Amino acid sequence: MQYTDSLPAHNAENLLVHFRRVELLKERATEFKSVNLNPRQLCDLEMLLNRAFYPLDGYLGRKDYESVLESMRLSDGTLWPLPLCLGVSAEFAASLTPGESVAVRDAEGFMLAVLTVSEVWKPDLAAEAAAIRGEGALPGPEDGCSCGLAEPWYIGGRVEGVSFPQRYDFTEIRLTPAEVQRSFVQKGWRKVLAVQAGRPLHKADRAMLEEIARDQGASLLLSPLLKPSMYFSVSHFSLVRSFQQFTETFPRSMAKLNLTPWFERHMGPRGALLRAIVNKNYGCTHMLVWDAAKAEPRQNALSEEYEAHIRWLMDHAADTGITPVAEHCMALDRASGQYVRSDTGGLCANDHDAVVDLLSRGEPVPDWMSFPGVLKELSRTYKPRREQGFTLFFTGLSGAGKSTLAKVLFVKLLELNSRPVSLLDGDIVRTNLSSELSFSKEHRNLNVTRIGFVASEIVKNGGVAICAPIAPYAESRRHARAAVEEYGGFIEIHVSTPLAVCEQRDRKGIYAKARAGIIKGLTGVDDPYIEPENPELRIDTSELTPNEAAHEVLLYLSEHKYL
Ligand code: PPS
Repeated sequence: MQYTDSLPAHNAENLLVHFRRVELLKERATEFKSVNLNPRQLCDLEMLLNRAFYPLDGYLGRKDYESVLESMRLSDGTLWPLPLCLGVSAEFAASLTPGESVAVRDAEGFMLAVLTVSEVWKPDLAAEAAAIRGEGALPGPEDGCSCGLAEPWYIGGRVEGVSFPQRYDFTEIRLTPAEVQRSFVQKGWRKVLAVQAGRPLHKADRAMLEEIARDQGASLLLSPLLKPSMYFSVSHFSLVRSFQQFTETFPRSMAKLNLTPWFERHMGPRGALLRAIVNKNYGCTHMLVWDAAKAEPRQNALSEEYEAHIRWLMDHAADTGITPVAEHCMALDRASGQYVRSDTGGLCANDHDAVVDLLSRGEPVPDWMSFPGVLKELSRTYKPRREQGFTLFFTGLSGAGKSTLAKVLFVKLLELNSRPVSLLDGDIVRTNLSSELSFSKEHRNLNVTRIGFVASEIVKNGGVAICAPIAPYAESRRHARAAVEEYGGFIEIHVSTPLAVCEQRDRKGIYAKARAGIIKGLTGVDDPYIEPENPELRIDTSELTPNEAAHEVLLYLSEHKYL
């Protein structure tokens, strides 16, 4: 539908239009086509609407897109390092005509903006990836449009904001760039260092930030790097709350916390430049640049790559308005219990992994590592293992002994009564969860991914999931692990009983049928089984009784403090 009133000028602070126009747009929107945004696209739209992406007032048109890829500048010469277009499906793109209005909605269908389409085109994603990340780079899901579509088409055009995306968490610290900048003016902060981190911060970080702030004469704007896909996960809330506690350790006159809808695209130097522009738009003057490639722990000397990265940001500082600041290496002075800057090759502190490790083992975290408030928040998420749920994931050939072992452990763990226990045996799952699936590679992977999802829900709620599928492929085992490990332990047990023994047992007569050609695609006979490379345990049941094999698993669980 064509809707060609002249577009009103946007006010300086955001792209939301006057409520009278909102009323008009909502009325007309019934005739507009709609696009529903995914979580990443929602972040990008919010950054457009709140003007964190100033000076953009919409999605890039083709000319600007090409100019950005070629020279990192919009066609008017303004520095802009990454494409920002709205990615849609080919089918939707084919239905559009330039000049048309499109309702841009969140996943629930709530209208957030109206986009006046200026152009629609199919991008060359390989060329885009090469321009952004260097020759030979393959297009990834985080490329330009952040739309997660394999073959997106791009739309460019100006945006009229109807509403900011609805966020319900931590609303008091979700300020817009203009609000943040105004608060700096009120506080009399002339120099502000932007600090973003995707992990909780501890005492070594605090000591470093204090020192940098003192060196630069700057105050701090702290922001956790949030993952849009984890918006509803425990880690999202835990990270923000740990930042709240960390911020409290500074005097109010020195540090401020804000949540930005920025998500990290991992786009190397160009991504870092966009971050600098965004930080400038929030009113900052400096930006902390973490050493992404840092080996942990590392020697003091900065790597050449990191130095080059800082130099690159420095070379563009006149354009971005942001001075990059490199990490300092901090080392613990055991005598005073304080972190001090180390220029002499001491090992750099990285407390977070060590803190999580101690919390997970239920051991006390020494005072010099972190702050009581931060630890209190983290200890709710990183519970000692004996309070966490876990998954026992048996994988192996049919007849290897997975089900027997799973059943013995099911009973033994129920007897111990430490947690609720659920058994997701291959057959149970095939009957109740995956009855429509075949034994093709795709369906086996789907089956195992579903098992991983159910196991993760069980583990999230503190239970034990015992899974016993064949799970012949590494990719879906990896998915299952990733889903579970967000909430608790994942113990992969390769039941490595040799094929000859499984075949000799042949309890279900399935091998005989496969050899006779009655069934096709039996794992181990004429279908592959990819052995796990690093399972937590490997058990060959041709050498052990079920009780002995179960005992091995119980030993592992107590050694690793799950029991
Ligand atoms: S998978 O690959 O993980 O999805 O398999 P799974 O869900 O564990 O199902 C395995 C059980 O299905 C029976 N069965 C087959 N297995 C392998 N390949 C083929 N073609 C096949 N057809 C049927 C088999 O009896 C498996 O049971 P278990 O208990 O493992 O012996």
